[in-house]
This record gives sequence, structure tokens and C-alpha cells, in this order.
Amino acid sequence: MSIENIFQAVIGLDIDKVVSEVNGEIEAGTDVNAILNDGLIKAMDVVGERFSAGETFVPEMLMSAHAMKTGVELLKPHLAGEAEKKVGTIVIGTVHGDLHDIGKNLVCIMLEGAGFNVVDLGVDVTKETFVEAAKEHNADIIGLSTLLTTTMCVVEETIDAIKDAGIRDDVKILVGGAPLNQDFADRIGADAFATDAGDAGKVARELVL
Ligand code: B1M
Repeated sequence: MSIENIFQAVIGLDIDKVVSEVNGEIEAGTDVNAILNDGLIKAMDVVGERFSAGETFVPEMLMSAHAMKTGVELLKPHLAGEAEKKVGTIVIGTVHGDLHDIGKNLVCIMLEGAGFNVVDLGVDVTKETFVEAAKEHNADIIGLSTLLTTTMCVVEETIDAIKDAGIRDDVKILVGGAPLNQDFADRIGADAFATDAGDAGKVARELVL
């Protein structure tokens, strides 16, 4: 039983092993953030590098993603305690054209832990859906996630649509995802950028409190 075994099980597409190893580590009292960062997320980074190098392909990437998601589900109850009082509502999704959701789902968990009512719109979310959902739920924050360089422009288009809908002054906009950075966020007119799920919880609170 070790974090290294979790790392190897995700890379090795062995979901049963992910389950037994993650459960074992939780029972042993291992820090859940270490299980997440040094086991599950680190493995996905290696999977991504192998994909870039042409050593692995989409089916394997999907299976690793499934293994990672299974591990995250087991960690979820331990990741972020429920805050007592809701600090605001955030509608969040992965932008149109992008199907990656593991990181966004982690962000949702941490936002809930940070006290937000989270409305998760899922993946491949159109700018119109973001606008409608923000109005319907009277959102304090709209959260835009993307993992692809090819959909970074969609983040900007979504912000433009929020402006065009006349609700820009009513909401704060938080953006995140591996190809984004603070400079990009500033350039496209977002209110904030968060580097990871823990940071997203902290930054979102700063936006509303
Ligand atoms: Co794809 N994929 N993928 N993929 N995938 C990447 C992103 C890639 C970097 C791999 C690579 O080539 N090295 C590459 C993008 C390259 C680029 O854009 N330049 C890539 C590609 C090319 C593709 C396809 C185009 C492949 C193809 O079909 N030829 C295709 C695109 C499909 C589409 O979306 N239209 C594709 C498909 C897939 C799968 C479906 C197989 C699967 C996704 C499964 C799923 O999500 N349900 C997949 C996976 C698993 C990956 C990698 C390997 C892992 C992503 C991940 O889950 N990371 C990824 C390589 C990598 O990232 N190392 C890769 C773990 C996760 C915890 O981290 O998502 O970064 P991350 O989230 C972090 C932060 O970014 C941040 O906090 C999160 C938690 O800490 N964050 C936010 C994220 N959103 C935030 C929002 C915020 C704040 C912070 O506020 C709102």
C-alpha cells in the first residue's frame, strides 16, 4: 500500500487496484491531498506526456481518466469539509468544444468546501448556456474551465457574450485550466485566475467576500 502504487495503478489502467490502494491509504490516515496530488494527478501528467510523445492514445487516456475519477470519488468526502453558511452561488462549466472535466470537477468539490452553492453545467457548455444559467441562478460568479489551447478563445468569447447580455456588472468571472495564466485572464477581462482546485476555492471567496 503506497501512493506510488496509486500512481502506477492509474498509469497501468488498473481500476480495481486504484480502489483498493486509495481506500487503503485513506484508512491508514494518509493526507488526502498527497493521495490526490502525488498519486492521481501526477499519474495524469505522465499520461498526458506519453500522449504528446505518441506513446499512448485516446482510449488509454480515457481509461486512465476513468481510473482517476474513481479515485477522486473515493477521496471526495475527505477533500473539503462543508462550510456552514453559503457565501454565494457559482455557475461553472468547461467551455464549448472542450470535454475535459476532471479538473473542473475537483474545482467544484473545493468550491463547495469553500462555502459556495455550485451549479455545475458540465462540459462543452455554450456561451448562451452560461449566460442563461447565470441569470436563472442569480450567480455571483461564473467559472470557466478549459484544458485545450484550441478552446482558450472560447473562454474569451464567453466573456464577450456575458458582456453583450448586459450582466457583466452583476457577476465576477473566474477562469482556470492548464493552458491559462494570469496574463491571459487579465487580457480577456476575467476578474480572477486560479491555478488549481485549492486556489479556486480561495480566490472565489476573495471575489465575493
Ligand atoms: Co486530453 N488533452 N484530449 N483527454 N488530456 C490534454 C489536455 C493534453 C495536454 C494532453 C497532451 O497532449 N499532453 C492535450 C491538449 C494539448 C493542447 O491543447 N495543446 C489533450 C488533447 C490534445 C486531447 C484531444 C484533442 C485528443 C484527441 O482526441 N486527439 C481530445 C480533446 C477532446 C475534447 O475535449 N474536445 C482529448 C480527450 C481526452 C480524454 C477524453 C481522453 C480525457 C479527458 C477525460 C475527462 O476529463 N473526463 C483526456 C485527458 C485525461 C487528458 C490529460 C491526460 C489529463 C487531464 C486531467 O484530467 N488532468 C491531459 C494532459 C494533462 O493535463 N497532463 C490532456 C488532471 C486534472 C486534475 O488537472 O485538468 O489541469 P487539470 O485541472 C486542474 C487545473 O487546471 C485547475 O484546477 C484543476 C484541479 O487542480 N483548473 C481550474 C481546471 N479548471 C479550472 C477552472 C477554474 C480554476 C482552476 O476556475 C473556474
